[in-house]
Amino acid sequence: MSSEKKVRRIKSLFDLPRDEIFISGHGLCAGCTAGTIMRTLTKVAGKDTIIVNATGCVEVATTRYPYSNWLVPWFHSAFENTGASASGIVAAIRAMKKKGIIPEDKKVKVIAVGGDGGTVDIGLQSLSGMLERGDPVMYVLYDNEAYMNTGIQRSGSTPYGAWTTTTPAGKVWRGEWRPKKDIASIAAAHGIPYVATANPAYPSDMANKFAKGLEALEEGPSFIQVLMPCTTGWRFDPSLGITISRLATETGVFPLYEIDHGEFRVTFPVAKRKHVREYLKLQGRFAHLTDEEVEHIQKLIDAQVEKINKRAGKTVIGPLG
Ligand SMILES: Cc1ncc(C[n+]2csc(CCOP(=O)(O)OP(=O)(O)O)c2C)c(N)n1
Ligand code: SF4
Ligand SMILES: [Mg+2]
Repeated sequence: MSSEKKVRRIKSLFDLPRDEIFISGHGLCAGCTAGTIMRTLTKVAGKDTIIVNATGCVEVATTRYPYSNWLVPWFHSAFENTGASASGIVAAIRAMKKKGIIPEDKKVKVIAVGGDGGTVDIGLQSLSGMLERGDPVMYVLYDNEAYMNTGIQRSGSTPYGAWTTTTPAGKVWRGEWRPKKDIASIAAAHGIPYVATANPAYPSDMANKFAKGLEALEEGPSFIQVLMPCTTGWRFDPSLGITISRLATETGVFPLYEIDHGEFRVTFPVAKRKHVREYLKLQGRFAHLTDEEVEHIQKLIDAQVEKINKRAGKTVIGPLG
């Protein structure tokens, strides 16, 4: 059953509650898009929520002892066991209901939050176990495409051509030489009820995906991969986070789609794609690339778009305009 029918659509951010659950005063860099994502996520989820947070920028910058920016229960987990920690919390809630400690009909949403390093690399086995068991947890990956908190090391999610401190750019090395791992497809391969990609430049689309992912918990786990431009690691002016995020979708670099009970749907069709150059040129991590290298990346994106259109069964992301 598609969750489309059950979830009330969020048309604009005005449809979200005014109450803040992820509050100000955090230590994220100025212009970090993680704050926008967490604020929207918690507004959609509401008060009866438990956050399980892997180590990373979001965790470190929002829970500086003795302060916290979360007005809901929040649990720190290591990289390796975020999925298992979330599963344990679900089991504890079940046991507490059985013992009558909390009412049987009380709905508690368990949300795991992890960066790309903690999700696509180090915590992958734990995430896979959680998805395989069918535990009702929504896993939100904020994907800033490197291990940012420890100084911009590459992860399996770092895109081709990007400079990081462990994929330097010089005469021999030209930045990352491996393709970005397709974690959304890996999650979907577990046959879970709901998988989506999201982008903070499209906040109502992102909010609806959070809402659908939470609704899906009645049947099993959900997984949302949110692109998260990082001013420090991607090397752009702090005012440009949302512009760059939007360009990622407009160029076909980060298509927005959902897989709802196996049904694939692009949620933001692009009639005419912008050249990938428009996306790359605003970011210092790609500043070393020659015109030929940019054209090579364009070809990789063209191939990715072709795959998406094939999956959708029609042209949902158009040619270069
Ligand atoms: C097993 C393990 N290795 C290394 C670290 C050190 N460490 C803390 S945060 C971090 C980077 C996390 O990267 P990511 O998950 O992408 O989140 P981001 O910092 O980018 O938000 C690392 C390597 C750790 N905490 N645990
Ligand atoms: S390093 Fe990047 S992800 Fe971390 S707080 Fe700064 S902008 Fe955000
Ligand atoms: Mg990261």
